[in-house]
Amino acid sequence: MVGRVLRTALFLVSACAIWAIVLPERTATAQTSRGAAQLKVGGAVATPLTLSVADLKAMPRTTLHVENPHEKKSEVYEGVLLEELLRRAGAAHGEQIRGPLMTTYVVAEASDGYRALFALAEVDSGFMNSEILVADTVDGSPIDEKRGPFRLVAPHDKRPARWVRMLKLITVSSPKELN
Ligand SMILES: Nc1nc2c(c(=O)[nH]1)N[C@H]1C(S)=C(S)[C@@H](COP(=O)(O)O)O[C@H]1N2
Ligand SMILES: [Mo]
Repeated sequence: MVGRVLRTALFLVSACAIWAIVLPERTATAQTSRGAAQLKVGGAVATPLTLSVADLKAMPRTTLHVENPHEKKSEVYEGVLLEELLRRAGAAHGEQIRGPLMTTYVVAEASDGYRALFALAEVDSGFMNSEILVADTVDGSPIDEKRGPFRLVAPHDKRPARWVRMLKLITVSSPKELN
């Protein structure tokens, strides 16, 4: 009887010890991949950017309270406005967006190859209040790997089809066919 209790106790202690070793390792791996994640802003911009989660944390932050049109629940996203990132990359903004720049567009691409397009004017708060956000937290937590670590949120779209999950690349272009 005593032997059985002892054996059970020993088993429990060793099981805990294994988890004490494995768990921090798993957490560290998750943090490493999140820390290494990069978002690139390029194409027709003066200063292409490569940004980490930490870089976004150091920029002016915006909080959005949204009704996720798909899941029909309210969510709070936090991150940096897409227009802020484009401005830092040297893209035209405000009154500069006129003439030929009215056909300039921004493509957001994810690591699964999914893409969505916005007109440059549409992203600019001098033109309209689209509040398009590059989010890195949802409801106060980092966005999980199926959706993050970066996710685009276009809160005024009626469907979330442009809420690009796993966002990795933002490219500014102009349609060649119009030159
Ligand atoms: N990377 C990526 N982002 C994506 C998609 C996708 O297939 N891949 N689907 C879009 C569509 S059509 C919808 S409805 C929403 C679903 O987002 P949810 O999983 O948060 O509901 O993600 C959008 N973003
Ligand atoms: Mo969708």
